[in-house]
Amino acid sequence: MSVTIALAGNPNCGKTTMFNALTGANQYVGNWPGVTVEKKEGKLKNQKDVTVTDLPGIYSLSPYTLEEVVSRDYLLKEKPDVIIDLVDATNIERNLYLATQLLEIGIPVVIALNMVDLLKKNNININVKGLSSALGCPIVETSALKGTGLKEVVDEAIKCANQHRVPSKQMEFPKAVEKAVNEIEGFVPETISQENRRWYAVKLLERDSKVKEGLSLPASAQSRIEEIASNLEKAEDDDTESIVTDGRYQYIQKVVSANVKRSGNKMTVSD
Ligand code: BGO
Repeated sequence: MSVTIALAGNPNCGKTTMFNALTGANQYVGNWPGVTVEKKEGKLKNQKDVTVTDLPGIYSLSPYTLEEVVSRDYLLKEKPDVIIDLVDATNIERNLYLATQLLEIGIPVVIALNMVDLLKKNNININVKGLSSALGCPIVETSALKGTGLKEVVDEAIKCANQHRVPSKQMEFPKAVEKAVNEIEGFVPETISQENRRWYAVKLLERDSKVKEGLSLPASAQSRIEEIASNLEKAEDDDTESIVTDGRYQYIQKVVSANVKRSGNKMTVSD
């Protein structure tokens, strides 16, 4: 059975290195439709029925940069069978910000915890099993530079794709945000599959203009969603986008402090 894998991650997480190692000479470079953002696709070495699409390096799935829009349109419309999300293990909080969003869009995700060859030197110890169970997705330790863990991460990705194994849990926002997201989820049209609804609800709460346009909701739903968003803003004295961002970072902080230990002179999460 053919499988499509999307490689996602922050800039500098090692995506190009991994893409080259996985596909070798079997690459085609072009542009994403309608924009001058480079699109790289390739076939897995020795497994020509597996296509790997290299998404642009991004920090978020917000609608503000071409790279983010290209990535999320691809993920939501083309629906690859599985995402390999590269997380730079030496910069885990920032990288998990994108991961929390990828884990919401209803596609199986495998995290490649990359740059693990640098952990010892940086006095970082990661409880990979604990992190995996907290996030609800498989995590494979990799070093794209040294070529370790690559077969394992691809095998895991193919397994998740074939079983359509979507993340086993969703991150929880603070109570008031959860309540707003849950209510808005009820307004997401039936045409959006169950697995995608939460992502759309969060985006509607954030007043994401592209998502709002794309869904063409009835006026009554739009005004109720606006009411939910502005009530939350009044209660929290902040805009919904910042509230959602803070919620993600609070969650990440909790997960990281339980599963990542730093020692020596390096900065710790609480510094
Ligand atoms: C330079 N381990 C280590 N140690 N380094 C890695 C790993 C890994 O697992 N994976 C990637 N790198 P990209 P994006 C560089 O280029 O693939 C390194 O943006 C340098 N270059 O080698 O480009 C990789 O596509 C001079 O490092 O990332 C690269 O996601 C000095 O991470 C960098 C030091 O990888 C970014 C590093 C001239």
